[in-house]
Amino acid sequence: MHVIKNVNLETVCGITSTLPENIHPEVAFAGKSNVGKSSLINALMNRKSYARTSQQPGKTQTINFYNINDELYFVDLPGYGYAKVSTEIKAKWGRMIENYLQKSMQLRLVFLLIDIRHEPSQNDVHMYSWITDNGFYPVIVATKSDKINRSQIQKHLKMIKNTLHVQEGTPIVPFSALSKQGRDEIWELIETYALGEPGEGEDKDE
Ligand SMILES: Nc1nc2c(ncn2[C@@H]2O[C@H](COP(=O)(O)OP(=O)(O)OP(=O)(O)O)[C@@H](O)[C@H]2O)c(=O)[nH]1
Ligand SMILES: [Mg+2]
Repeated sequence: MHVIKNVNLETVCGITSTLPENIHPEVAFAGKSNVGKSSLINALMNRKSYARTSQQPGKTQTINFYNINDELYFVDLPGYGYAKVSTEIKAKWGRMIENYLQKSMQLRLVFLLIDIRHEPSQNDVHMYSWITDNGFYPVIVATKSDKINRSQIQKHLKMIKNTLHVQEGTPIVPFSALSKQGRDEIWELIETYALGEPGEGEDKDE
């Protein structure tokens, strides 16, 4: 686990906002509404509820930039695919996400979150191609791993990989915000691919 000295929700971008010109590397979290993006960000920041989470899907309707230790940013992207918003709003969120992927100068790594229980949707497949088409390194996080039996995890990971047609070598990490399964591995990926450090788990435990 990376040592967290301070976290700050520094920039919140709506549909018409200009993206910030950050000087530190950015790591983005994408995935459908309610998949657990804000919960993962809280777990990585070691905070209970700094990033807002809810029972109510569609909560994060902005792009939120969390400054971590003045060292890097976590970028919480709006969740897509929430059935109850209009087609027009869905299209706007899509454009926001795509615009961010195309324009960010500091984006190093994109986590695509998929609920471990379900087969990825068409939206998830599109998101995966947006990530790779824009030249980013994708990591799949299979969220809510506490909701299935441990013996079923490998089978579900395989199903997710197959449906997304992931490229050879794409990491896929089962994660639970409850048990924190996968948290250290995700931090190691961030250290290696966004911070350029060898992620050998050399940091002190909390
Ligand atoms: N059991 C379990 N529940 C989780 C986990 N991660 C998230 N949840 C729950 O799922 C719901 C949605 O989590 P969020 O983190 O708000 O999801 P989100 O992707 O940020 O959602 P939007 O902001 O709407 O796009 C909340 O009720 C969380 O408590 C997990 O690992 N295990
Ligand atoms: Mg959220």
